[in-house]
Order: sequence, then C-alpha cells, then structure tokens
Amino acid sequence: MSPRLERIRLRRVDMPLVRPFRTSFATQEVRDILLVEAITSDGISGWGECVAMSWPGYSYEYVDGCIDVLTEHLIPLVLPDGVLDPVEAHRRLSRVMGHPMAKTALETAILDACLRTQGVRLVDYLGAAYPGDLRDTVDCGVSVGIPPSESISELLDEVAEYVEAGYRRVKCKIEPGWDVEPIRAVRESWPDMLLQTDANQAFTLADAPVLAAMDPFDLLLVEQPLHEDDLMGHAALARKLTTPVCLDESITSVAVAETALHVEATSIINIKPGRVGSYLTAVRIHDLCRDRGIPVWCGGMLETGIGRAANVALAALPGFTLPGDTSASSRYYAVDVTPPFVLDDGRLHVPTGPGIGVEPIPEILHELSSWSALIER
Ligand code: NPQ
Ligand code: MG
Repeated sequence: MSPRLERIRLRRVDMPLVRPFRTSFATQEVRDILLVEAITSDGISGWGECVAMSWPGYSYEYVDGCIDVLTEHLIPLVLPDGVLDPVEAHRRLSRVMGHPMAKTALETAILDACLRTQGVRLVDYLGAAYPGDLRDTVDCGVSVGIPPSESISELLDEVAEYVEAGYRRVKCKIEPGWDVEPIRAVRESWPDMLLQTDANQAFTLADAPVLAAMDPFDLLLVEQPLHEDDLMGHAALARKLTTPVCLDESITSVAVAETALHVEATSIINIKPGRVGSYLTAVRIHDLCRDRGIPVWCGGMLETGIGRAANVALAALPGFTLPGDTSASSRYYAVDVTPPFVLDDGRLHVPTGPGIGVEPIPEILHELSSWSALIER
C-alpha cells in the first residue's frame, strides 16, 4: 500500500540574526520562524518553512495567524484523507482564500515527504519541463538593510564584507531619505558590481524625481517602489525611469503577473514561493516569464536552511537568469537549523538528496524551538 500523510507537526523556532535587518517596514533582530513537518505512515518526514514574520509588516500574514489558519482550516483539508500527493494537496488548499505563506509551508512539507518517498529531487520535480537544462549551482546575491545608524560608511563596510565573501550582486534597501546618497556611495566604491535597490513600497509616484536621480548609477532594477496595489502607478513610474522596475509584493498570482506584464508595470519579476502560495505557482510564473523573455530571480525571506534549500532548487530552473536573494546561511544566522549553506565562488550548490535534500539537525531544532504542536489524523 502506498504511504499516506499521517501526522503534522508545527514548530516555532527563534533564530537570532547576526545583525539587525532594517527595511522600510521593520527592524528585525530575531527571526520567528514556523516550520511544518509532514510525517508519512512510513515514518518519513517532509519539511516546509512558513516565511511570514511575527508581525504583518511585509504582507498581511503573521505567524500567529498562520498557525491559526493552518490548524483550523488548511490541515483539516488534507490530513483526514492522508493526502500525500502535492497536486491534490494544492487543489484542496485552494479552497481557502489568501494565506499564501501558510499554504506554501504545508504544501511544501507534503511535497517534500512525497518526493522523499519516491527518491526524487525537488529540482527535478519542479524542472520536469526542462530536463538537462537545470543548473547544479545558482548565482547568489545579498540583500543589505538600512544601517540602524543611517551611516553611509557603515553601509559601505557591510557591502565590502559581502563583496569579499564573493556575492555576485548586491541589493540595498532604500526608503525616502535613504536613497540617492547611499546608492551613489556604493556605486562609486564598486563601479562594476551588479547593484539594485528595494523600497518595499515606501515611495509614491510623486517621488519619481528621487528615483530617477538614481538612473545614472546603472542599477539592474528598482524593486517594488510603490504600494503593492498600484500597478498603474508602477507603469507610469516605469515610463519615467531608465532603471527597470521589478515587482515583488504586487505579484501574488499568475493572473496578477500577467496583468502587471501586460500594463508594463514591471519588466523583471522577483519570484517568492511563499508570496504566490506554492512552489507549483512559482514555476508557472517562471514559465510565463520565460515564454515572454522576462527575466526572473528568486527572492528571499530570511529563510533557514529548510526554506533556502527549496529556493535554491527553484532558482536552478533556466528562467532564473539574475542572481537571487538566496544568500549563504551565514548572511543571517550564526547557527542554522540545517547544515549551513556555504558560498562557493559566489554560488550555492543545489542539494543532491531527494526532496528538498536537507533536514534539520534535531539537537539544534530542539534548542531553538519556542513552541510545537502535533496534529494527528
Ligand atoms: C524583500 N527580503 O525582498 C524581503 C523583505 C523582508 C531579503 O530583502 C523578517 C522576515 C524580516 C522576512 C525583512 C529581503 C524581513 C523579511 C525583509 C522580509 O522585500
Ligand atoms: Mg523585496
């Protein structure tokens, strides 16, 4: 008899960050992570990571809300029937509106358990349409926060660290008042480096002149300058800039991606599986963009090795032509829950084991856990 989904464990983990990470919406010192473990009737565990923050600052989801929607609404759609098929799980979870990060965590845990049972790597499953065209390493970029001191020399010191570590692209967070001067300083220090910015929705269309003042810095892109709902504003802004606009928060589905491309609100897309509700949807957006010659790259949400492993597998698909925010474990964590992902010549290796290819180290997991719950069939 084929194995079934038997139990789900939810586990909350407190991960101290190596340095505070400040963006236009929050300063984080500890990453409050929710992990989903899907356990089969054969005793195999699959893993998924929920990328929500403890507070609804990046999107409306937050960890307490994810635990509630998982426990009360999502897990009951798959656990009673023991659903271990990722496509069937995806279909069932779609009955709940919204909550993409909670859905992705559960679906990925089921997908990982299923692939481990079959001995198939996640990269081969996601990239089944591109056999022979999958990378075994991915180019890595790094996301640099706003220094809490708002000192440009501290920013330059931090960027220098990452350049020395071998990162192939640097992205600097910007917000009104932390924009042209810091980016000018970074560009003057590293004239040839791949450089881009991310505003996390902090500007308005009236700030177009400030954003245009960064055009001479030869940036790869500016990420999500305006509010996530403002596709028309992004289209208007894109007409005023030579720097390409790249959407992150706005792109919540295949349909929104198509609309954003159609109205020319974006010419590059940041793909985050948690934001679009599924690795399967992430692949569909990749496919759509690849058909249209639109570059994509894999975003990051300060994942542990669990989420990072799955993102590196996704970023191995051929349409991911720009370096992603798939940094080494050490960018965020002194101790990761899995064996650390280490930069090799500015790249990370795609895991070679079945499923996501990595698993948590039990002692570290226990040490960092703040809460857990076991849900039985
Ligand atoms: C982005 N990520 O691209 C996000 C934003 C972000 C790597 O820049 C805790 C959890 C803090 C998730 C801060 C990067 C976070 C977070 C920023 C996500 O927009
Ligand atoms: Mg972003």
